[in-house]
Amino acid sequence: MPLPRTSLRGFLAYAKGALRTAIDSSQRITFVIGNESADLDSMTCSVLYAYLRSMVPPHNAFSQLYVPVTNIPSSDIQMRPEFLALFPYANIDSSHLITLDDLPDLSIIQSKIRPENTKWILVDHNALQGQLGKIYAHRVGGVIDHHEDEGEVPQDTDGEPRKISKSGSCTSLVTEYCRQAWDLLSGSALSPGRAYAQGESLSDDSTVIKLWDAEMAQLGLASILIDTANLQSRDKTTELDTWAVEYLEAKVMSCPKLSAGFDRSTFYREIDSAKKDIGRLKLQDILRKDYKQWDEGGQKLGISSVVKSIDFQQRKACVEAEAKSPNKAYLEALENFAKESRLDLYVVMTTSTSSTGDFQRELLVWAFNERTISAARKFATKASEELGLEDWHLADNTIEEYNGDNQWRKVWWQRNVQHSRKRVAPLIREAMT
Ligand SMILES: [Mn+2]
Repeated sequence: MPLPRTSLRGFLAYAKGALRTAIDSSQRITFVIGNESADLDSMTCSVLYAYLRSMVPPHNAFSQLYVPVTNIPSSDIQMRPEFLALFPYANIDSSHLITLDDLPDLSIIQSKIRPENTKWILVDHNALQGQLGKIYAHRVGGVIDHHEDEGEVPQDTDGEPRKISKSGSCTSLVTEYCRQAWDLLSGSALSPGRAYAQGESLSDDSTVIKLWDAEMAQLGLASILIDTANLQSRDKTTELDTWAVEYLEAKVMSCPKLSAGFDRSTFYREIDSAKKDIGRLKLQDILRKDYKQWDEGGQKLGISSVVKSIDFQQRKACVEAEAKSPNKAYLEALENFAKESRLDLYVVMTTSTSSTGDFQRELLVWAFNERTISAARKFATKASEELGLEDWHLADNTIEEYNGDNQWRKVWWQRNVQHSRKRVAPLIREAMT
């Protein structure tokens, strides 16, 4: 039985409650979960997919409800100002998102949610990492992703997608996959038995449906626009992204309540500047905000992706530590982060805009033992040309290459700026094996 059509707000509230009931009474649950960095793309992919599939399920759905999980504790939502800027457009707030806090504690989750009662659909990643992965990886039964295929999801996903292909935003792939379901929903009336309030009639249904569609469409649009720089990034934008933006924008524009006030570029600028507005976050939170971690042959790799330059982070570290040397304060902060996460290899990738307006990337690699030192050096040699690595320094600021007490550290400009963590992470992981 499909779920009756409702708003995103109504759906998330319902799903949260139904999840609790399902856990308490050992019912089957289908989770739709994004990656551990929990960026905008991961969040909107899981929400869009779960919403549309719950209302237009495949004939052999594992459970009636698809529950979208944002792969972070609820408190971490506050570290994502772009989420907070976007929520009003979808008529929801932080409390509506379903996060790790809505699942039983990871140390006891296995006894509360038995693996055989679950099915996991991965969006915006294709290997379930961390503690959840240890327990539930063998229950993954579908994927839509735009990262390199790690070969972990079975080929036969029976009724659910196994779609891994290139696109600027994974949300474009989800939009494409769910298009028929969505069009079906947009075209059908609300549930036939629905009781109408006084003064309300059947014709009001279409106004309501258009508003709900537009709210969902804005949610999806935000991710695609952020991931493709408003379709202006030549390296990232694919034809599918352009199609998806047109498709979603049309849904916004056919909603009389929202169309007049909607301008795509203004919308993009608002979400984008919110994303970069991380000045009031602590440096440790900035490093944690867009962070991914892997276990590679018993060695732990962590990569932070930061939307501010190293120079900015150094000044921030200096102020926070009330220190004299920005450089020293920064390195101490990085070392603390790496120690707390028990990393053997820590990488920081930055994006920023130069004083002349150019998009630029920096790459910092810090190895903490013999094995990762040799892996890091191997990576630096092998990937140098592809990534366009160039020794880093500013006019009055350098971080010297460091080699001593079982550590190695180096910083570069990454001149081939088209390569994000999506490419850099596989290169480093390859060097670690
Ligand atoms: Mn993505």
